[in-house]
Amino acid sequence: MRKWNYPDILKRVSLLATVALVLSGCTGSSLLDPKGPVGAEQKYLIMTSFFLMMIVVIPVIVMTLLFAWRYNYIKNAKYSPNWSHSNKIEVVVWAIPLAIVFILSVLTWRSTHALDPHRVPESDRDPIVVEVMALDWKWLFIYPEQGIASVNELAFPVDTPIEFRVSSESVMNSFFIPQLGSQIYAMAGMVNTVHLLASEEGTYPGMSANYSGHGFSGMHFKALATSDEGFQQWVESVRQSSETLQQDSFDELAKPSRDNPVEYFSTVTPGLYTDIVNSYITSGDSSHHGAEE
Ligand SMILES: [Cu+2]
Repeated sequence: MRKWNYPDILKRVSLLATVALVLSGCTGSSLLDPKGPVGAEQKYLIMTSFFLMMIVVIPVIVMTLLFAWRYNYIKNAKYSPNWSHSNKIEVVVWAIPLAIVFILSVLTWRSTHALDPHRVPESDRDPIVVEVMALDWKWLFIYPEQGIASVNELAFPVDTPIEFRVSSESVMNSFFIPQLGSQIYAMAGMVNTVHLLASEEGTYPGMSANYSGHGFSGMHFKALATSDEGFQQWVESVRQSSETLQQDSFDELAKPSRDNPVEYFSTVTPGLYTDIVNSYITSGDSSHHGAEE
């Protein structure tokens, strides 16, 4: 039998703790620090599932240690190798998992409807529409109502639902602002909609949650949740830009670039977004890839 070696155990435990810390530093901390109702609901779901799983995990760990201690060869515990059925064990191993699966299924059913990306978060304000286009390797945001566009920077007022219409000009990406919740896929030729709301002012990191090539690591954007005045100021500063967005400047922008800086476009050709999405729909045989609109 292997002898217990205290420094060895300590080394393993601290290694595990380090791994846990590194993992929580990546996405855990922002997912567990939501700034809007969708993110908050998702955090609740993650934590509830986690604690439900602990109902199984913790007793298993405790029993493993307890049995190893109780039934080791030195102790004089009752030895009964010929039993074939135990009602006590059957009840425990069936009842607990069934109860957990039941609770999880009710929870999943409810939150699947509550977190439907098409559902507009409750608010007394009208939603703002932002058309999102994933490019290699940057994010383009078009504001059809304001007639402006920006690259790698997104702004919106707090407590206002934002309707993101998400598509891609290139390969598949995933639009994700972890602190606001719900990532959604960006795919060429189709528009996915997700509604989000920020209930606190701040700057939230945004990213693609789906690997899309060698410039992927720099494909980040900032989501600025501002006051109403702050949003108006941001729109004004975008309108000061000398750059405009139409088909030819879009083609130029769509060329692959890495670590693209923030860019502003003071005007956008109306309907440009829909035109780009529709350009991926060829007539006839590929009809399954229809734009959602
Ligand atoms: Cu498809």
